[in-house]
Amino acid sequence: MGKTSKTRSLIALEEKFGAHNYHPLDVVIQKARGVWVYDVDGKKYLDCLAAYSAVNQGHCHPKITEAFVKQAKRVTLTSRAFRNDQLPLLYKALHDMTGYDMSLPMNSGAEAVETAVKAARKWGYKVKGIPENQAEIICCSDNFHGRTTTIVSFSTDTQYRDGFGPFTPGFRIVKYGDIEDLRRNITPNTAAFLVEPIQGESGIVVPPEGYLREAAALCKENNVLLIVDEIQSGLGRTGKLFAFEHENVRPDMVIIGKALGGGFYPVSAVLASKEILGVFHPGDHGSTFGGNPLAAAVAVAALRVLVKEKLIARSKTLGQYFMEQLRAMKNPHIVTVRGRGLWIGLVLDTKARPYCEALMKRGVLCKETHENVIRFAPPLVIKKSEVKWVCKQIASVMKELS
Ligand code: IF1
Repeated sequence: MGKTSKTRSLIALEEKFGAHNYHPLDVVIQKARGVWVYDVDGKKYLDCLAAYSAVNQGHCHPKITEAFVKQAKRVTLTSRAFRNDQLPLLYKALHDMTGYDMSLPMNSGAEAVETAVKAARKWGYKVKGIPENQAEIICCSDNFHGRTTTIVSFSTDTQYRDGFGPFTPGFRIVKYGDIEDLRRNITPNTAAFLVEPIQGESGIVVPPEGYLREAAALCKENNVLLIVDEIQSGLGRTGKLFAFEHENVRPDMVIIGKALGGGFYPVSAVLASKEILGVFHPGDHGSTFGGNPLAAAVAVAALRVLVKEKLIARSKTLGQYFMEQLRAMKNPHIVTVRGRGLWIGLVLDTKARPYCEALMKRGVLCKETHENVIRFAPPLVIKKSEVKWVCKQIASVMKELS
């Protein structure tokens, strides 16, 4: 299928004037509603990536659009030098929904991870009594927490680090899913354990049953903070508000982002107790845009949509249905199907990219991860009939390429 001249010329502009830090599929999206996106030629696709879970509520959700436009016409940015009338409502909404005492708003996920790292270190010194500059944070192999210089300092992916040193010290890596490795690496200077409840970038890797529960207990025993990165797994993606709920744990700090902005605006936050976030005093940390009134209004609307439309329960039931359909596909190239809720990894014994390209031709957009995994994470507003249709396309492509 040839590209139209409009598509070609836009891609040419992008390649010529933009940094080449991505290799996107060659679909140029112009418009989107709900689960559907439309390219510049009017061709329609079902979005099975949902901007890496940032549009759990569906593209351009009317309620979030309304809140966005309304707030954009009133006031968008005050900086935190002044107060605004929207941020308190976001704080209250987050507290009511999650039970955490307080939150600290930032913009991107990476900034919220940095915030959690800073909070954990400061807590380590001021509350736990770790000697100055000795605090350690334990992270997992194959983690993904963002791309700042400090965050790539604890990445185990060569590409994410290559050429970006020198790195920030103070991090230790343990094997994801291996509770004994965590136990071995905790020292009196450990301030925190930072973990994804399910690893997204690594290929929708679900840790062994009980891992998070045992990690939480270990942390408690050793006065180590458990920090859970729910940036991608949170806000309904796995069929619970937070993925850690599957194991009935209560992390000390929770990091959220992506869908908190409903796909409209970068909004992230760290949730924790008063004792932990209380380590920050005026001037210790901040951001020009963090907690701005537009972000706050959008986030409140985005959270309301999750609740009002019962998207979390929807993720659970439709995720189960989706996974059953995939498991029923008998194909020699399918190694396994894994995931939780509407967050599914189809693991192949071969490169996943050609499958994603073939799916795109059939009107399904998804993205490979780690060479051989196709991830499916549609907006949570997807209908059962649409899941069924996607599965039909997957089955056809599996046959076609075998
Ligand atoms: C990209 C991956 C997904 C995240 C978790 C923090 C962040 C992310 C668990 C940082 C971000 C994004 C970043 C995006 C692609 C995407 C991604 F493949 F890179 F790993 F989703 F799987 N914690 N994940 O998943 O949040 O600063 O980006 O707002 O292109 O880098 P951010």
